[in-house]
Amino acid sequence: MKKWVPLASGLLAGFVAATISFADFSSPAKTDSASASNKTDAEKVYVPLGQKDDYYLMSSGGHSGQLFVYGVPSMRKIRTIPVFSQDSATGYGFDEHSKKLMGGYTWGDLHHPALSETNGDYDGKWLFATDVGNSRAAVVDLKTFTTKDIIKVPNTAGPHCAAFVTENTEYMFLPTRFAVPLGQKYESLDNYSQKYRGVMSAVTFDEKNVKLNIAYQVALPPWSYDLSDAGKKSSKDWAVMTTYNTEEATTTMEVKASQADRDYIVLFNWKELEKMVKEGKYENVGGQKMIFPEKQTGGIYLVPVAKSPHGVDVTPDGKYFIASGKLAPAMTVFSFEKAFKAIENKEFAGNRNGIPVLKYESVMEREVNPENALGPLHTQFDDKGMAYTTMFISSEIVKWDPKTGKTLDRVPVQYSPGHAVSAEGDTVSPDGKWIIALNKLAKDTYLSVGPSHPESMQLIDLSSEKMKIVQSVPADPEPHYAQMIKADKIKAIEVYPKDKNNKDATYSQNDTKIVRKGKEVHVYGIAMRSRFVFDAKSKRPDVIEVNQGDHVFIHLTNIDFDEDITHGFAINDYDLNMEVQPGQTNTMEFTADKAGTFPLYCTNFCSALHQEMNGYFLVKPKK
Ligand SMILES: [Cu+2]
Repeated sequence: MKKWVPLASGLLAGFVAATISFADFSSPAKTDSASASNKTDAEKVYVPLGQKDDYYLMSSGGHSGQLFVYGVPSMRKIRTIPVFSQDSATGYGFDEHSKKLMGGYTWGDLHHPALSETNGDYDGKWLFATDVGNSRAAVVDLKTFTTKDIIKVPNTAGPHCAAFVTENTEYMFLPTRFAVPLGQKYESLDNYSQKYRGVMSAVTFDEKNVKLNIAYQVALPPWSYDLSDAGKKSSKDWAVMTTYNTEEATTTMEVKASQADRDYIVLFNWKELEKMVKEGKYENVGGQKMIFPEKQTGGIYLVPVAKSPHGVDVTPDGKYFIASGKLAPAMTVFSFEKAFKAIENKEFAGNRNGIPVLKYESVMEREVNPENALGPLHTQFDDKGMAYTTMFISSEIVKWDPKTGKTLDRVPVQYSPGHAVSAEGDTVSPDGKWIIALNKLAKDTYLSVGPSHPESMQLIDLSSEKMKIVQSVPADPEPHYAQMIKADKIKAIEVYPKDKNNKDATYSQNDTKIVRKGKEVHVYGIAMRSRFVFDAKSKRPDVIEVNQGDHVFIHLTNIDFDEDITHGFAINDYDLNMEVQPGQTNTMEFTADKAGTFPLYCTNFCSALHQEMNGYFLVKPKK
């Protein structure tokens, strides 16, 4: 997508910048509409001291590997949640638990976050995300805003178009962006069409044990799968995803993957796939239950769509799915009901790779082509069922009616929006109120920081007929997608409760101890304002002394059961740091291979005597 930037987008963005004055965005809101508020733009986004935002915005951190949490309407950034990349600020990827979760990788490319759903509405419990960089999937607990499980997704290289959950979080589907041979074994690209596959994984979440699992996989044709969405209400057993490179090009994709006039939307019924697995209609591929569509009947269909589509979005009523053209300046509205009838009546136009292709005319409801709008990518919805589509090349958001195709309003954004996100926008009941343009380029919008600029997010007020940008904030890379959830749905805890079953936890100073088992040293310590205690009976309770080569485990419990009193634990020059939140126990494991004297200290400012919260880690040299 970025390949367009120097050409079309750069020029158009420049044009937009030249014609739109920023004064337009800071003037008071128009009051000519009955529903328009008298508030000025500044008042609309101002959250007075003592009050909190109405919505959480959970935003993808792209190749930073992290998730970012913002408040809406203030657009203030509240938190970074480390997921796929190390984060020294929280010790994520340094302590034992998170190091294991990361599976030996140091970075990730986090794309589309998905909130868990109950009956098609966000329930505020969990947040899922995928990693295109190292093919993983993760779940974040919204009681603590911490990553709880990460799985590696085999046979897949870059689950880009995930994650979108089904109505009751039964599944999230992880189709791949890059086709690879099964098992990702070496295979000449000359054999691409025969040996490569675009595998989709059906991932389930075991809420009780907080574990992600791959229920089954589907060996789809060797195409790229771009975006997906799950059905709703009458289409709830179905899901859709866009494809490109159905040409099966293996080089110079920019040219060769856009030759055919049409690509496809994959339309599949996950209840039927589930049934196939129950009936044993799969093969075992490296421990995964793999469905080969060419060997089965039903469950998966192809719908022709204008070439190289990008986003596909299901309307809140579950009746339609809207594909965005990317290269064709049009959105296409398809009808689920028509698709179901076409499947029943076998209105097929042949097949591709053994998968039946439905007749375009049998499924298409209408083609929508707003005047001079270029590069449609993603569509969101409001409480009245109106659609809002981002236009990457013409740098705007277009409001339109999916039932008539009529363009209702348009607003220029700065610049080149990828996704947009509306309040509760992927649910069966969007809120309206706000939509945020997630822009790929900021260019001249903020103070210059050199040749590269941040991305940007622009908050658009939907409270009147006319859209209006009321706030613009720089964003960390890269807001691929975000979801916006009502703040009162999230029930975050204040402190970690005591866990009697945690053998590593120590809740009293008197229970602290240092235990040796041969070359293994286990420290059971506590952190509290404003000291560490590793062994209360020792002459110097805040000192750990080991022998060079010892394998050291430091189990540290924060016994300040008090909101926001987080401690850190770092050993100077040992390249180690971890965090212990109020009530939490964390473990650091390492080999003391360097002999010498190393101060240890609290890295997270905790009290007036924080500067005194230190001790020594002494490593006796080998003789
Ligand atoms: Cu401290």
